[in-house]
Amino acid sequence: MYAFIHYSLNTYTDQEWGFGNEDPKLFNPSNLDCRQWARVCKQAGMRGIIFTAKHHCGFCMWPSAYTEYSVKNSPWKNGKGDVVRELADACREEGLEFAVYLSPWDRNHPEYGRPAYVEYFRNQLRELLTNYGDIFEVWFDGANGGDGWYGGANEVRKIDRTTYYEWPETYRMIRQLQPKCLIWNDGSDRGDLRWVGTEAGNVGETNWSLMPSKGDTPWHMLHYGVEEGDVWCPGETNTSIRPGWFYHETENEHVKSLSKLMDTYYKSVGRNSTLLLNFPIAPNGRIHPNDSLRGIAFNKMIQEVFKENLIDHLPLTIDHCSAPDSAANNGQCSMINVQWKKPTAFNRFVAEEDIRYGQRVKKFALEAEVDGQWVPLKDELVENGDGLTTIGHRRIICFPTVEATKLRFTITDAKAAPIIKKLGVYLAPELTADIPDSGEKRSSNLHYFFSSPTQMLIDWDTEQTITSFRYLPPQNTKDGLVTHYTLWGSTDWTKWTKVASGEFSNIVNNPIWQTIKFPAAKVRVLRFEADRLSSGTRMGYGDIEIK
Ligand code: FUL
Repeated sequence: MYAFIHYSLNTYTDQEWGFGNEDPKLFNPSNLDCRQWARVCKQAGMRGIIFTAKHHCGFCMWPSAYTEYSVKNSPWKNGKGDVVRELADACREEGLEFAVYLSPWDRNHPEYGRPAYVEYFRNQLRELLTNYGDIFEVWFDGANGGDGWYGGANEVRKIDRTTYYEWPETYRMIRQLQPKCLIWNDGSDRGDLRWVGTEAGNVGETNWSLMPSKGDTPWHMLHYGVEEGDVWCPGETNTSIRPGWFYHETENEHVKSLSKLMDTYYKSVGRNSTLLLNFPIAPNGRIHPNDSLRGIAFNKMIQEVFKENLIDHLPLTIDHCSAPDSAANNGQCSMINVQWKKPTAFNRFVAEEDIRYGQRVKKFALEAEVDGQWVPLKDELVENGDGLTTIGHRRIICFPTVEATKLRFTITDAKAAPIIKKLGVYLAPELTADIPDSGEKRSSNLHYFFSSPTQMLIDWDTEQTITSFRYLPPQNTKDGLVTHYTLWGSTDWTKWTKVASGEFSNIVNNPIWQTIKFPAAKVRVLRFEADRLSSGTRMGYGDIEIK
C-alpha cells in the first residue's frame, strides 16, 4: 500500500481538472505541512507517497526552470517555496519512499500537441528525477479530454497517444537517471505496472501479473491481466479515500467508510495487486481530519484482522491427488492439510506464491471440516463462481465464519509446479459499529423528463430559489455520461437564463456525484443540457439532486 496525494490549483477552484488558465495567485495555503501528510500516510500503513507534481492543468508544484506556471509565481512563501522538495524531505524523515505523478496532458502549455512540448515534458521529468533523491515510481496519467487553454488558444488538440510522447526515449532517460524507478503508464508503451481499468478500488479476482508486451490493452486485460502474457506487469489499484481525487468541501461527509476501505483492501492487496490510496489536501495545506482519522482506522483494522495466524505453529501435511485438468506435474496436484486440536473459528484465508519464480496457480479449492463434514468455502466477495482462481503475490479469501477442525487447500490447476511461500488463516472481527457509509442516497423526488435525447427538464410547478445542482452519472455503462453541460432556468417556460455551464472532469473513469454551485437563481423549470457526452447519443443519469 502506498498513498497518492492530489493537490494543485484545483484545490482552490473546487475542480477535478483545471483548464490551464487558473491564476497561480490562487495557490496560497495558510498552513501547508508536508510532515503532517507523511505522518498521516505512515500511520495509515502506507509505504510511500506519489505526489501530483503536475496535474492536467499544467501548474507545477515545484519551481520548474522551464515554465512560469508554478509555485514560483504564487504568493505562498513569496514564490520561494517548493512543495515537491518539502514532501520529498518529509517522506525521508518519516521513512517513506517518494514518487511523482507528472501529467503528460498539459492544458496550460502553448506547445501541447506539437513536438516542442514533448521536449518540455522530458525536461521537467529530468528535473524531478535529478533533484529530489530516489523516486520509486513515475505516474504518467493517460487521461486527455482534448480541450484546454494552451497559452490562450482555447481549443481542442488531439494527439496520437501511441506515438506523440515518444515514450521509448523517455523510458531510456528514466532507466538511466533512476534505474530502480517503476514506470506506470496508461499509454501505449508497456510500463512496469498497469492500471486495473477502474478507479473504484478493485481488480479482478482472477489477476495475472502478465501482459502482452505490445498492442492495445482493452479493459478485461487491465482488469484480469493476461495468463499468456509475455511481460511482467502487475496491477496497481488506484482509488481515492473520498469520491473525488481533489479536495471538495462538499465531500467532507463522504469519506469512505471502514467497511468500504476493507472491501477495497481485499479486492486489491487481497487480489495480487498493490493499493494506491489517495488522500486529497485541503485548501489550508493539510489532510482533512476526516480523511486522516479514517486512514488510520483502516490500518488499525488491517492489523486487527491479520494479527494472529491460526495455523502458524501447526504442522502441515501434504497429500497428492489427481488433477486431470492441470498441465503441471503430469496431472498430479498437492493437497495441503491443517488440523486443529479443537474446533477453531476463522473467516479469512491467505495464500502467497513465491513470485520470484513467476505466477503459476490457475485454480484451487478450499474446504473446511465442520462437524465431521467437508464443506467447500468460496470467496464471498465474488458474485459468479467460487473466486478461487489465481493467487500471485497475495490472495485473500473472505467467507462467513466457520468453526472447523480441519482445513484443506488443494491446487487443482497450475501452469507449472506451484511454489507457495506462505499460508494464513485468520479470524477477522465483525465490523459491528461501522462509521456511517459514504454511500450516496437517492434523494430525488423531483419531476423530470427528457425533452430531447440530450436535454432534461426539471419542473417544480412553483417558483424555487436554487443554488446547487448535483448529477450522478449512470453507474453501469460508459455511454451517455454528460461530460460538458449547460444549465438554463426559467420562470415562464419562454425566457431562459443561463445558470451555469462547464465540464464534469474525469467523469468517465470516476463516475461519482458531480456538484455545481451557482449564485441563487429563481426558477420554475430547469433545463439540463448535455453539450457533450462521453459516447453515444442519449444522455444517461443515475440520480439528480437540486437544492
Ligand atoms: C485520472 C485523472 O484524470 C484524475 O484527475 C486523477 O489524477 C486520477 C488518478 O487519474 O485519470
